Amino acid sequence: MSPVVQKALSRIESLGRVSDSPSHLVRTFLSSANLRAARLVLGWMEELGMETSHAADGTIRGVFPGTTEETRPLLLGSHLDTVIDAGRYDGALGIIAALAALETMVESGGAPAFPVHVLGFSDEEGIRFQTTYLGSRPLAAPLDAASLAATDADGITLAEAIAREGWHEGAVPIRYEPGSLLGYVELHIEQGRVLEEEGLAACAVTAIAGQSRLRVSLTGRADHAGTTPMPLRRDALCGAAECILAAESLARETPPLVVTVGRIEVHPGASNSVPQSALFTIDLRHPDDAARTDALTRLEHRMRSIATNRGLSLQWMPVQDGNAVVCDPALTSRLLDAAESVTGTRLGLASGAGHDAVALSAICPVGMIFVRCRGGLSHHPDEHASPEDIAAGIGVLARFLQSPLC
Ligand code: HGY
Ligand code: MN
Ligand code: MN
Repeated sequence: MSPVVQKALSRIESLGRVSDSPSHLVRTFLSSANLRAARLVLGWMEELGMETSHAADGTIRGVFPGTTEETRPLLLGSHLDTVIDAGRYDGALGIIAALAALETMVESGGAPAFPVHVLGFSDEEGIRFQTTYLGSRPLAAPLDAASLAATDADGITLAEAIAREGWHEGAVPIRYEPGSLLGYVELHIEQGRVLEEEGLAACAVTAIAGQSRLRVSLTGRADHAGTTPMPLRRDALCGAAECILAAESLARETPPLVVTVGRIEVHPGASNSVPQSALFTIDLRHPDDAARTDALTRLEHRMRSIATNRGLSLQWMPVQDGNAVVCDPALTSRLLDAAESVTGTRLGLASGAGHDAVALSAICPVGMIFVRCRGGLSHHPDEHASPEDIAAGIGVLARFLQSPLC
């Protein structure tokens, strides 16, 4: 294991200890841990001699100069934030591997022919506001009004959070014009099982599934748990339960559609009161955009008829829609070359998970590298990529940086 890879492995451990909770790993938009993580990684960028900067939302950037007259940078990186009770690799590995790949080149006396900018995005998971790509979308354009109006569990809007909690001191907008970049390449754990089944350490990514995120609220009537006969109830939680099972059966009926309800809030939340209202999230994904929007329409129809039959009112509140993205064939071909030189195999996989590459695809060609993760487990504290596979991923990225992109 090279000293560069050893350092990358210890950095994964260090970053994995930066959390907003003493009991599990969690870093969310503008949380204190997320800003501490940003500062920690900025220090690593400066150790590599990079010129660093940060945006008010906590996104960070390190700039490594090229060695030719090519001025268009290649962007590398991933996200600093995590889900709740997260693994140490989702996001973090992409940033740390980018720095390690650059350092690998420098250690062997090389340097990229083009400028390389490494980004640590403040928020990709969207845990606080149920939105996604909050750190990477501003590289292309200012966040839209609907996103800025999104509220967190305390009713704080995204705009208020940035104004009140933003890292404003010394902040600069990190923005790129379309056509001004060679591309964006992100290394990420696969978060699936295919590489493990294929016995491969790493591969390229061909496409990223589209996703729809929304909230549904059902409202009935609070009642006494002991004195209200079942036929007279308008129980919002039972209605939500039937809706959630309808979502699950729709997804089971129409693979590869996947639908997840990850969060539900019930009011009044008393064990001896019939629930008056239930608010739950929906995360719906499909590799094909038309199939995704068709599934959304069918699901809304099913849920509305469940609500009507139960005497409940239903609010269907879209939060964010993101179309599927095809990775750039030219970049992907270079990534396949690099992956083949390290693993001996050319494999391209589609991603069911979303990545910041989706947001960057608005302004430049994008490509991704997947690194095998144990059992495909992710969004879980036992998420794990082996040192050997991380070394292979860094090797693929370092090899890719030597390819003639310009
Ligand atoms: O939800 C996702 O696909 C990613 O982990 N943000
Ligand atoms: Mn994730
Ligand atoms: Mn991720």
